[in-house]
Amino acid sequence: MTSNVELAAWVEEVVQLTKPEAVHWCSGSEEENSSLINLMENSGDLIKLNEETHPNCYLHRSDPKDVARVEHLTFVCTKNELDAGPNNNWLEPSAGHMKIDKLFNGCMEGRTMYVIPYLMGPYGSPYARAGVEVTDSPYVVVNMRIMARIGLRALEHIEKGNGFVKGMHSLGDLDPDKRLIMHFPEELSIKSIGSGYGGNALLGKKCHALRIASSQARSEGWLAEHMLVLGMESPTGETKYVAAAFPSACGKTNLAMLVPPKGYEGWKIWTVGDDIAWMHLGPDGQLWAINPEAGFFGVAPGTSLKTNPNCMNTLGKNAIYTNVAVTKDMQPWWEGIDGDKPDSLVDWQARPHDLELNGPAAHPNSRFTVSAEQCPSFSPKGNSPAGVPISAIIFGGRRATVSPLVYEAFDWNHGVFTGAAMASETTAAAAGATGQVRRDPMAMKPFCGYNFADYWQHWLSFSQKSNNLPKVFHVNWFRKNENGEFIWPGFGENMRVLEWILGRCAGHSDALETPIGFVPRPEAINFDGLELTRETISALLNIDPEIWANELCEIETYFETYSEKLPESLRLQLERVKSSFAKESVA
Ligand code: SAT
Ligand code: MN
Repeated sequence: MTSNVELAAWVEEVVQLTKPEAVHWCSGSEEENSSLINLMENSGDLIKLNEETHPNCYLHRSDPKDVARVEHLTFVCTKNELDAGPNNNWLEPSAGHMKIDKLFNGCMEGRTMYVIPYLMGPYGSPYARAGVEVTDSPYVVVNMRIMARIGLRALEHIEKGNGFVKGMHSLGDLDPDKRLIMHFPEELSIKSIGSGYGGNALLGKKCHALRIASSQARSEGWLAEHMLVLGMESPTGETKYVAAAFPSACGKTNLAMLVPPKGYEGWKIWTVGDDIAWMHLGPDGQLWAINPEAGFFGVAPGTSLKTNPNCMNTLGKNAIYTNVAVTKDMQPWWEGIDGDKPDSLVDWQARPHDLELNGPAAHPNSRFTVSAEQCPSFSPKGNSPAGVPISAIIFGGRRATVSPLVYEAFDWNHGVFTGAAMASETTAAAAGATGQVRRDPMAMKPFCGYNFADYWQHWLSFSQKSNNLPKVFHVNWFRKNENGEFIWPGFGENMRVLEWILGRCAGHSDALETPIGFVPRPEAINFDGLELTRETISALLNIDPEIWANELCEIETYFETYSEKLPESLRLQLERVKSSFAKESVA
């Protein structure tokens, strides 16, 4: 229980509505965790994996219709529709409450309600924020215990008088027609029902640390972003930090844990976070970032010793796997993992694996949940209360064409335009079609808790507050040739691009000014040992004016959906790019 009157009253209110059989306040202890795991092993919600190869690891198979975020069922409820913006589904708050409370009514009958106090951000950080999630899912409790700092210390933080976000979650009956994820940024509350899947159910993550926090960040003058944070240590021992925004399932975890390739002996990448960054202006005018999370909820398929050895070395113990396949001897398995495909596999729905009949063995959005501190590359500054100073911000999408491997924005405001103009092919992280290009500004399309036009204005406002802001870049690891093959090797080789980026920050990497920004001269990036042909290198760095003319039209059409709210500065940036293409074609 708690001495915080507001918290006690709210929990009582939730009890009255949802009518649980019992209420359990989570301490976050080891014993509590073991007993929940025990409970779930008995109910079949968790299956123990091979203790010898994967100590303390478990498999969870979710409902097959509950495997990803559901953007069409996710709402931002603000008094004024314009505050949610065309980028969000909107309901007026009282209508939202009424709609979702009907589903919550009595939904926990016969179940235990768990009360999870949690902290997003390192203990002792002035930037850390608290929340309390109530849920009827023990799977949510054990995952939240890895992903956030839960239990007594978080409760203490709240009881000291710090505010907290109220998050109400129930599995309901997992019926997709009775699934809703609602945010009330003006009330600092979240209500989610009908899904047990990560992004919909672990409320500290996308719901709190992005949707609610982005809205708080706007009014308080900071940034809550869908970004990994990494440190890059040079052979001289100096470490510079970068934050990078890519949409879900576009390689944030891989970049955050990168192992430098051959030729980069003496360099080291340190992982601060793989998904979310909260950034505040420091007294030095730099942006300082913390990772509000404590764990990784990463995509399993494609992860291997070749693509991400640090991740594989993180995953082997104390991990929860969701919707992966298993081998005969109960080891987790997914498409793209090392080694040959074993003969007999049980797929993510517990069927004997049959590719033709049932598709991939692991669900394309199957996940692992694991503590960040277990990662061999976890940064010594990963729990630093002050965070780390950011030298460069990188935006990136998954684009088969259009965007070159890397370019640098001319200045902060042009960088904001570059982020606002981002687009990417959709992935399995959200329900719906994959591989379709959509506008995904700053990789925040599914996560910005307010009108994007106000969000861009907020980003732009930083140029008035500091002249020591990070440089802004755009990358694209996913360019393809006419045969549909990727032309950039990616993964560890992305180090070469990071090196160019840090060189630009230090003022020495060479670049060519183009209408879209500074693009590296081919000799300015270290391509040694990659055996890329001259044609491939030029294709990687190419900016095709015709393709860009079309792209700029699409950006313009998209910007128009924000009508008069669109910041004038973004309109001007678009005009500037257009006119410099026009000048180039005359020249
Ligand atoms: O499921 S999550 O939303 O937490 C992961 C992601 O899609 O980025
Ligand atoms: Mn994400």
